[in-house]
Amino acid sequence: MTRRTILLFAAVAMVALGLAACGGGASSSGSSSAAPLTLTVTATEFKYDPAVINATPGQTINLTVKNIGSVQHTFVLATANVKITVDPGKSVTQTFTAPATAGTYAYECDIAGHKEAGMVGQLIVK
Ligand SMILES: [Cu+2]
Repeated sequence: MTRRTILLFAAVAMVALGLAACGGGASSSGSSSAAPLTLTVTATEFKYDPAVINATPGQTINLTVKNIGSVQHTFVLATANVKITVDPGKSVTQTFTAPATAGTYAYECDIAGHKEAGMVGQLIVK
């Protein structure tokens, strides 16, 4: 009797674990549609490559800015409170969250004259 009860509990526990595993799998696959975006933007005089970044609303973005130019550059995305300053020959990585609202958000280099020289880009959230 006791042994049978233990077996019953074991069976119930295994079913419960199986359900928990299924539930976890379902939720993680659900969030994988908004998996973090990892990308590198190179900065030179006076442009970004790529000049357009696509993301989904609220997506986590792991951005590396690589400065392959000969002067300091920045990557400023005001809407997400991002300002990355990169010395020539260096890379800087920052993680931030894309805006929750779909739209087109400009990023730019805020060093005097660079934006005017064409150092701008767009984060497109949709
Ligand atoms: Cu610049």
